[in-house]
Amino acid sequence: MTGTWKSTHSGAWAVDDSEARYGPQVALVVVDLQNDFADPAGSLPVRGGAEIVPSVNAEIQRALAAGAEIAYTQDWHPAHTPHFAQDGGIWPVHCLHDSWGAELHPDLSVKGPIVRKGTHGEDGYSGFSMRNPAGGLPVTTGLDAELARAGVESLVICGLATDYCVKATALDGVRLGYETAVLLDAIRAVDLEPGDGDRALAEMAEAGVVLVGIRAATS
Ligand code: VGL
Ligand code: ZN
Repeated sequence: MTGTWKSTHSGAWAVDDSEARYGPQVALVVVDLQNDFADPAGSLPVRGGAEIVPSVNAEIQRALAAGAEIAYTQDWHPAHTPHFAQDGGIWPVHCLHDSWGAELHPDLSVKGPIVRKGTHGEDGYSGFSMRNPAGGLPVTTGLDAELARAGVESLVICGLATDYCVKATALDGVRLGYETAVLLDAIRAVDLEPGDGDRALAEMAEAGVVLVGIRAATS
């Protein structure tokens, strides 16, 4: 479906053209829509995280109707990883393997493969590639292989969080040669610093990611 995106040169947000988005060479990638991020009782709650579930599910229906591939990423950490503050990183313990917090949100419609990241203690954010805890070398997650197997050329990305895993996944998507779009009403930011979400959007637009839809007021 090359050529269906509206141009966002100079950072202007594109208008939603949802009906035209999907085809067999397009994949919807739902990033880290997990309890620890989406549920207010989670260990790293993203403000408004659960609010996006209905728009993500609606998007999943559109993708299904068009025969598009749908893939999910899942943050899946061991008890100790340089990703966590207790081990030298910056985050509270979250998305511990096999825990409630790591489960995908219970209302999320799951219609495709789930790709886990961080399983062996890797640090990082992208759904495509993380860094080996010893030495920092990149470790691929299997998402690129999964998409290549399905003949995917374009990505539509949504989920959590705008300023970390959504951004890193979208930037890697562009680097790997996918035409990459992000859905503004189906993402939310951690905003450790106010404005992080907006800066992430600007960074993605600058890299050639097409920002689609209406930007959420909460950024
Ligand atoms: C994420 C912080 C730590 C994310 C994952 O999914 O955006 N953020 N781990
Ligand atoms: Zn994490």
